[in-house]
Amino acid sequence: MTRRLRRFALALALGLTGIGCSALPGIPSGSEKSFDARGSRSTALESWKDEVIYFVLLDRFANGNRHNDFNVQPKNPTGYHGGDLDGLISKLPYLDGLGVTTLWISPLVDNDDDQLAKTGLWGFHGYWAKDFEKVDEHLGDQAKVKELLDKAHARGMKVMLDIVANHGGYEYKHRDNPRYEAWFNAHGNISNWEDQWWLENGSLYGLPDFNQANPEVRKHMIEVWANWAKLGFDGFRVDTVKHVPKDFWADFNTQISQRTKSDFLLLGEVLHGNSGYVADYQRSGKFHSLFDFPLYYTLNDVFAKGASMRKLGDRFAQDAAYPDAELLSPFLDNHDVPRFLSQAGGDVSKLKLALACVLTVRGVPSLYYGTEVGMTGHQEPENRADMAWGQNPELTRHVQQLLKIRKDSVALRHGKQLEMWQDDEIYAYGRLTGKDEAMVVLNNSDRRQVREIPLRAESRLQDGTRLMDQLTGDVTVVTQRKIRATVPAKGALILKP
Ligand code: ABC
Repeated sequence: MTRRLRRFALALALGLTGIGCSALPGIPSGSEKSFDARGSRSTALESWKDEVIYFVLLDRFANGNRHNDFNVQPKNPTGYHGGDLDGLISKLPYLDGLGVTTLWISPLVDNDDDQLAKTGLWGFHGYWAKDFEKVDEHLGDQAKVKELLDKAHARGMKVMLDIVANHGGYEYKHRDNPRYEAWFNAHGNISNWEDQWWLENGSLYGLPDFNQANPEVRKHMIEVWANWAKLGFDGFRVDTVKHVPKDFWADFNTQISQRTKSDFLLLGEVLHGNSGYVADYQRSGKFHSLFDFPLYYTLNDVFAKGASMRKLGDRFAQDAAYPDAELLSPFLDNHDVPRFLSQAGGDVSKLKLALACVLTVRGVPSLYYGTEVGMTGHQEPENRADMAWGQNPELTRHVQQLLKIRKDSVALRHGKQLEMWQDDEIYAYGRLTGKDEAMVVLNNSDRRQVREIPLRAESRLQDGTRLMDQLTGDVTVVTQRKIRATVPAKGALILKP
């Protein structure tokens, strides 16, 4: 059975237990096929353009098993809160119903336990590995990981694991063992954040920094993570990429790709605002995909802070820097940065507009848990609070609607993105495949705006074609190879023939 058929059968069998919606989530809209913008034969990774990633910080999402609540302190913002794999498994119907298709889960490995005494912080986020080869006792065990993978896969959902190769945790098991001294760099903390040598050889916030030039370290990292991949993961979210030399990544990514299925995705975190800087990790570092941090900064400037929409045009013009900008992952926020809604002063209309953008531009979008219920939080740990289930059903329906629109349009997932209009208030783009088209018009102003927007020369639309806004059902007709777009304040049109 194909993945789509499987989802269809499952959706029927389950009676769609997800959040309330009129349309059936997970049901195919027609006989859509994956193909790239040039109409050539799909490669395995192209199918990732069908995905929407949802990041689950496991400890903060859902507590499904009280027996593993060791040292749980729900009122301590930097303590463990009890979320676990059982909790995530119990929420799969919700996530499937929301319309996200890939889960990115925070690191699963055994984490530091003793940080409360030392720093007042606990490794609830998973990035402070004590032992890379064990599952953290707060989350479950290997059988539970397998259960998550099986149950997600049965719904046609993918699962990506968050992995770290830059450092161990403060209590990493080999840290003070003389036998392993050569595994670590010993230069102290990164002292110059503008200097690549320091980024790669210094320690990040005091975490024991691996020396990837040591062949033993290299081998260990590749073995450990290849073994995790074997459990059945569909990809890795790779942490701290800019803190490790590119030649290590080229080797690591090549070897992991050789040992995994052809569409196993390697998606790196390069926390940097410059497109050229980030792009080189796709080129020389051989990452298939990277989080689109440069676009993240632009989306925040424009939609949260009200900067000119022309900044979007400037940003997308930088796509040429990447070997493949269409596989980048655009996003509005994550666990390291302020939640978008806080940046936007709590204005949900700004978030809705930004979501309409991030879910219709090129790439494989990522959503941070809780965005769909309007969670806020300026900095950690407030931006990592417990999932606020059901807090804003209207916003959740908006996200669900956008995800359904994306799913029902080959153009929005696979189409080449072509700019159609830019001024300070309006930005418009088409998404075109050989056979399908969609157009998006975004209004960042506080007033209704009207524009006559010419079609691109590449468009096959004829005069007289009726275009329906997928958000409201309103229709506009192509006239003299132009569309007349009337866009509400802080609103979006998503037009399809
Ligand atoms: C926390 C606190 C620290 C505290 C420490 C003990 O605990 O934030 O202040 O001292 C994990 C935890 C964190 C924890 C860290 C360190 O570990 O989640 O709570 O910090 O113990 C990844 C993960 C992240 C994870 C780690 C470590 C890495 O997503 O959750 O953190 O496994 C840097 C890294 C980036 C990393 C991030 C936390 O730190 O590059 O990989 N994320 C500048 C720097 C960036 C830097 C960023 C934030 O600040 O250039 O390298 O990220 O510190 C733009 C520029 C950017 C610039 C931004 C601010 O402005 O283009 O370069 O980023 O314009």
